[in-house]
Amino acid sequence: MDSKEIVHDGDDLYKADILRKIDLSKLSKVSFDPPIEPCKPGDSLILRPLNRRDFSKGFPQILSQLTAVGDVSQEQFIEAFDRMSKCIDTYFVTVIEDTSCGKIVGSATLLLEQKFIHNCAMRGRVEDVVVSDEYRGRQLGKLLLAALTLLAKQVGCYKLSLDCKDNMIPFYETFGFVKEDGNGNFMTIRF
Ligand code: 16G
Repeated sequence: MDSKEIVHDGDDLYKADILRKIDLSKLSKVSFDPPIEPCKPGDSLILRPLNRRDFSKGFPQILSQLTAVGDVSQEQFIEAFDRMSKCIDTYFVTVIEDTSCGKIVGSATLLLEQKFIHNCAMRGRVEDVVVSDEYRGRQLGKLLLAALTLLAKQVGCYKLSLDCKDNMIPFYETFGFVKEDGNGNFMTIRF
């Protein structure tokens, strides 16, 4: 992997180095055609941790393609970012930037939950996966999910789960996500 392709920045949510260790060939169920890599997602694109300065790069706008974001100010973004960054090795919000226009074009989060069960293991959750409409069809959602799945494995999660809209089930099934027999229920209270 070309180390120059992954940007280091003190304002990153987590250390970008961890993305270097990701080897997509370890995901037996998923292949990329044409081949892409975390260090080379495509022309002028970079995969990297969320950065404290990404508010102005269209991060909230990208999330609004997934669900309601609300009128989040830069101050609110920074407060939320700083809260996440204080939780060491917990929030792996990972973005794709198109450096030709300085815009975030995709994002996905790996959230690590420390457990007492399973010998104090970690459980991973995939959250807020979104790729800009204009960048669909470039395998970027697949790349984000592949990277986060391998990251979850690398940090020793005993399981990785997500909830998604019905139409996204076939996409997540290609990675091996299943509704477990007798344990496939996702329940919600909305406040
Ligand atoms: C999807 C997302 C979830 C996100 C939710 C927002 C994935 C895998 N799932 O289910 O992370 O939080 O949508 O929808 O990205 P809501 O606004 O209805 O909670």
